[in-house]
Amino acid sequence: MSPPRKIGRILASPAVGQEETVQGWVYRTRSSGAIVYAVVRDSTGIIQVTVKKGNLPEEEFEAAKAAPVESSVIVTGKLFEDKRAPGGFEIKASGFKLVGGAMPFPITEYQSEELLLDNRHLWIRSREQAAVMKVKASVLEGARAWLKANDFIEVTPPILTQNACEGGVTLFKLKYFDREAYLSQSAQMYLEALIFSLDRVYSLTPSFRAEKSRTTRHLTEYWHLELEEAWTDNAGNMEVQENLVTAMVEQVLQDRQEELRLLGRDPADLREVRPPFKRVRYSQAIEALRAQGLDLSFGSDLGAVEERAFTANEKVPVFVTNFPKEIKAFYMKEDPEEPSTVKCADMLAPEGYGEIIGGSERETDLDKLVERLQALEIPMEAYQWYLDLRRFGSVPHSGFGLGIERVVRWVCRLEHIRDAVPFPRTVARCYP
Ligand code: NSS
Repeated sequence: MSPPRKIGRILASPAVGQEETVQGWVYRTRSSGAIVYAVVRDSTGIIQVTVKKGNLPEEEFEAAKAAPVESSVIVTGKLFEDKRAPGGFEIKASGFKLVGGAMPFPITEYQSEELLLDNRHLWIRSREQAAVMKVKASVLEGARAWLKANDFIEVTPPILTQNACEGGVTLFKLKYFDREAYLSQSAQMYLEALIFSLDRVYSLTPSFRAEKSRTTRHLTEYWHLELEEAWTDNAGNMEVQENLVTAMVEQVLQDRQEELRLLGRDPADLREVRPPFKRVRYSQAIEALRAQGLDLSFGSDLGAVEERAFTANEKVPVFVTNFPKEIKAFYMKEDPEEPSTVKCADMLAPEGYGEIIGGSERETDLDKLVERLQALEIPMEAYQWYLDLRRFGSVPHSGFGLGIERVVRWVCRLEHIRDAVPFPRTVARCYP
């Protein structure tokens, strides 16, 4: 028996007449008397296997004929061209070994969302899900490569914390022995501490938000890429953001065009993503949206509806800067040129996909920071360590958080963010 090869490899440089062995799962079968047409899938693609009675031991022909969808098989045979077969080639089987049988597969062609989500552990075998996961891997690879090339050091902040970085409303509380603790919403405060020894840092961690609302862009557990850099203002940080996002998209374009097409995303759309991204002040964004007929005023937050309206016709992400202080987090630096606003930027994905990054320059003035914490009635005990960072050699610094699934949703044109993660956690679901 020839050594097993991946289907993608075989189809990429087909050697007609050569014997091939494929290890995979039955994708579908169809039989007409003495011939079984089985399509076999592995992690790289699908290929047709034609199993003809008499060309292989009788029990193997019978196994092929009876093989249920998603049973695992090892197939051997010579490769032939066949224009009608998916990929244009087929294997004429001289061996068909059933490795693991299968019960009737609960997922068939037309299924409700709920059934698919209940069977997520099986649904992740689908070609669409596999494509999304591959794109996500490339998004992460592109990010890490860019970060390494630009001297950012990966660090490992805690997940159990006593700080509510993004406010109390979306905290998952838990009992930590005889105290209370939370699942981390953001590594930011720890990254701020780490810049004093490492200058430029980033982390990739799960973040948790007890989001009660059911939306197409909120998970309760998501992968958060966060970055913090010393000696940099908000403008410098925005350049890091646009270069990083471009590098992530470029990696996807380099590795995953086929997957993008399978998902209905034309790779050409993504080729337009290049810095500099457009920069719009919050006040201008409000004006533009009012001109579109939305009922907004200075101080209104930009939610899904507004973000969609604002970027529906964009091809490249857009920054919205200088939000009013009152609707942003306590740690953002007041803009001395417009003190009702803070030096911050949200990066909005194009085509209405919404916010993918939230970032800012950090407040370094101890008194202002204390004032903000008090105004928000945040209990100070848990923040003393954070305030120390302003007491011992404070420096101007900036950072941001990027939601990996938000990026994947945009890049893959997914209707719902839950398809950007294999086992989604939402208000409605923590199973499987
Ligand atoms: O709340 S953020 O806007 N900002 C922070 O957490 C900062 N402390 C990050 C930092 O500066 N280090 O969240 C950042 C990003 C946001 O732009 C989204 O892309 C993503 O995190 N995000 C989410 N993704 C999926 N689901 C939910 N619920 C979610 N919330 C935020």
